[in-house]
Amino acid sequence: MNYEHRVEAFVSAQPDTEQPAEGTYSFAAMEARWPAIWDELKVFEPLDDGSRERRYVLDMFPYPSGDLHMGHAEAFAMGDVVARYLRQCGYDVLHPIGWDSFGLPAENAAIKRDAHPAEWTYTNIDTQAASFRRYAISADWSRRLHTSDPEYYRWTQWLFLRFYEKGLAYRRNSAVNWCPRDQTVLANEQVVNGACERCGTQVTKKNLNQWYFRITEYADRLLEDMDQLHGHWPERVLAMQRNWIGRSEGAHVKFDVEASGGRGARSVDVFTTRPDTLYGATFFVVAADADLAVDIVADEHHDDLMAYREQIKSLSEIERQSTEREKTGVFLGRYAVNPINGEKLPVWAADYVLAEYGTGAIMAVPAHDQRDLDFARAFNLPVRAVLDTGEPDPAESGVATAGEGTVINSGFLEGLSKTEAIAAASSRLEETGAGETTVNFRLRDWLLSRQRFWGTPIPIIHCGTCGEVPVPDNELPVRLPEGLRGEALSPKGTSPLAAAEDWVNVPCPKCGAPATRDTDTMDTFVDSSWYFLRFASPEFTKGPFDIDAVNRWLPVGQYVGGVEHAILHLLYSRFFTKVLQDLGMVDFNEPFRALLNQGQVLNGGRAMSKSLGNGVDLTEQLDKYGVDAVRLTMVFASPPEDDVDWADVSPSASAKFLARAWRLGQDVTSSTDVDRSTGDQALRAITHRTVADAAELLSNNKFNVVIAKVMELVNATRKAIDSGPGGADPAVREAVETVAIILSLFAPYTAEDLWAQLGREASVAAAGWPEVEEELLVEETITAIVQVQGKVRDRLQVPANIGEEELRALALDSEAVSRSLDGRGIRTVIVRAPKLVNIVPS
Ligand code: ANZ
Ligand code: ZN
Repeated sequence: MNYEHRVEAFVSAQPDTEQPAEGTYSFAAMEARWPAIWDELKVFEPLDDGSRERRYVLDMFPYPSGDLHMGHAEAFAMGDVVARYLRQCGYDVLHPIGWDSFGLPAENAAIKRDAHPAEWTYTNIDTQAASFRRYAISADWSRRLHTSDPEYYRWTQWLFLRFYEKGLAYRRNSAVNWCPRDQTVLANEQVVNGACERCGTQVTKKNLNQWYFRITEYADRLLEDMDQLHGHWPERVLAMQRNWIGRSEGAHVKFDVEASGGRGARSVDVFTTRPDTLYGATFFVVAADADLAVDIVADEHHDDLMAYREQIKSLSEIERQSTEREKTGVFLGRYAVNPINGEKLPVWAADYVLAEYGTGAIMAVPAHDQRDLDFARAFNLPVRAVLDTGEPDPAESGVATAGEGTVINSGFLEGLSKTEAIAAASSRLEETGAGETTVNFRLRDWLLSRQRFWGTPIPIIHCGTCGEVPVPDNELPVRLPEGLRGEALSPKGTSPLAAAEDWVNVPCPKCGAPATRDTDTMDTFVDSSWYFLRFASPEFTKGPFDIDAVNRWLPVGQYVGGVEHAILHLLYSRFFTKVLQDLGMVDFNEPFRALLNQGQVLNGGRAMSKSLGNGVDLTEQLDKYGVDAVRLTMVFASPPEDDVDWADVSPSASAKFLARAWRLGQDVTSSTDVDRSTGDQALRAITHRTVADAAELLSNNKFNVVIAKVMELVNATRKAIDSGPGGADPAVREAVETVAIILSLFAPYTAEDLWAQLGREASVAAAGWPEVEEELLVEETITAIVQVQGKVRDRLQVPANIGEEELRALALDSEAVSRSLDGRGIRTVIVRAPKLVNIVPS
């Protein structure tokens, strides 16, 4: 049943027996009333005095692209459930909010409107902040930060300089990904299927002097420390990080390339993960775009190579490595000698070998590597199987075999298993000096410089004599130059900052000679790699953060955000944390203890988009149904990780349910200090069971099921009022207070108003999670009938809410059943929990 049917069924199954209400449920009135009171009570500011255990709940901070949208509404509703629940449990909760406010969209908008990026940015932030307040995020507004504030980016620069001093930030010339439309370089991570992640333009290569962070130095630790995250982060995110880091064990093997074609002899290393296949190498390939190819090509093939390089220039790494594409390449007129058997292999250049991975050269083993096999077939090169895997011969089938097997056609490796042969070949290579075992990573250093305006300026000055000179700490921040706006920011291939001559030309801090500032700005991922630390002490002026405050609050206990950040932001933040640990600034090595990826909000099965015209405006929804109904709908629609399809949900049904819950408050006539234990025991049992189940479900992020449980409790309470012990019963008060407390996680306005109706003081957000009386949890049982071939053979006392699996197991376990089966097998078991099991013997 989809959401709409579920809620409608729930609402319509309950005849609206309530008398016309005294006051009526008005979300607008509640939204007008409560925020000021919450502010005054400072309910959401942590005490930070050590009187309670601390918990840090963080939503990935938003980019101020306009007003909040449906995606924000979902993500922040989820994060708020966690923060509000922990607060109810008595923790001191840090739940801050800020903005990731540097970045290209602001700059593009400024160019279009002849404005300054700051105007667009801060206007949008104000709009979003107002919407967040209305949306009743339980955030500590006193900690708000924006990465584009000089008070923030001063410390981004300061951190950059600490990385620089450790050799972890460096500049080098290389061929980089270049987006011709945005006129800026892109990190590998920002190239998606060969196109710019932002604007979709085909990315090209350009030779530029760029700044990098040496994240590769942390590759091993980024991998190993993931052990701590298992069970707390989604496995698919961990898998994506692992693939991105791409650790592979193998060997470097030295091949001698013989002199010929006007070139002298030299040696070239290859990287292989399969030294067991050395006897199966039938040719040798170097990356066509690597300098190595030009260095070794025989004179008479030089022109062919150059023409080929021109042809492959604009291809992305992914296209180059795709097994789908037809293989291309050129023969280089040289031969490489296989060190294991002295065989001469023709040397080719091709685009499927990448210049930037391993050594940029490979030994090709077509029988056991599909790309090599495709290449061999395209150019009629020999194929020799060296591992018998029991599969058809690759030379005939066209399918390379990669599994386990026994080594064949391989001299001293003959007869060994794959693993044994890898070890034996590796030690032979080491003995003869022809190779050594090694580890390779797919991860590349992080290219962090951008030729755009709206970012953190890189705090380096270039001096003709002294070279790169860091801006002294006491001169930070290096502020963005003033006076640049509109057209002056448009992309020209160099940074717009270069046009601000007064800003660029400065004396060298070391020798005083005329020098120039670096005109690049940092990738905004640098800003967001440490903001979670700043939140511990956002006003701190003596450093990026107060070390004690950070060590009190962090690591973040629960991080909430979209899976689109599975690689970049999370990897970079993990890297920063490890560097800061090495700098002695934090005493932990992983920033986010647990991660929750919420799904997307769709409409009609597709992501909302302008071009599809299926966008849903959040403000309209809020105006129509109220904040609480929208929040409740978001959370109730599905488990948090799943997508929510706005076409399948019913905020109006949510609103009806909330009104119904709220009206319970009008029928409670007992006083606030009534002894709840004297109330109706049947209702009490339901209330306490709800609290116990909700706690269990909340700790497993099953927020949607908690809402279903509250609906049932509302139901039972209404019945108790109308046709049971009545509104004066203390158990009714207990039930309705419980409804208010649990609802405070999802529908803060309704819950607060309900609480007030009950004569309790604000805020329900600080009421405390209800205590469960264990004696009340004894389960209701029911008699289940077990039949064999339609005849009743046993009766079982089972919990009324038993699941199919458990009931099936109990039935099959029955003595009476095995007696009546009398050795016969079982064809099928029909289970109708909780009442009936029918076993059909074979
Ligand atoms: C011989 C061989 C035989 C290989 C075989 C594989 C299977 P991973 O696991 O991703 O690290 N390789 C090495 N450098 C390369 C480059 N720059 N561009 C493209 N391919 C490259 O992959 C390592 C394997 O990928 C290496 O092991 C090499 O091919 C290839 F049956 O060597 B192998
Ligand atoms: Zn100097």
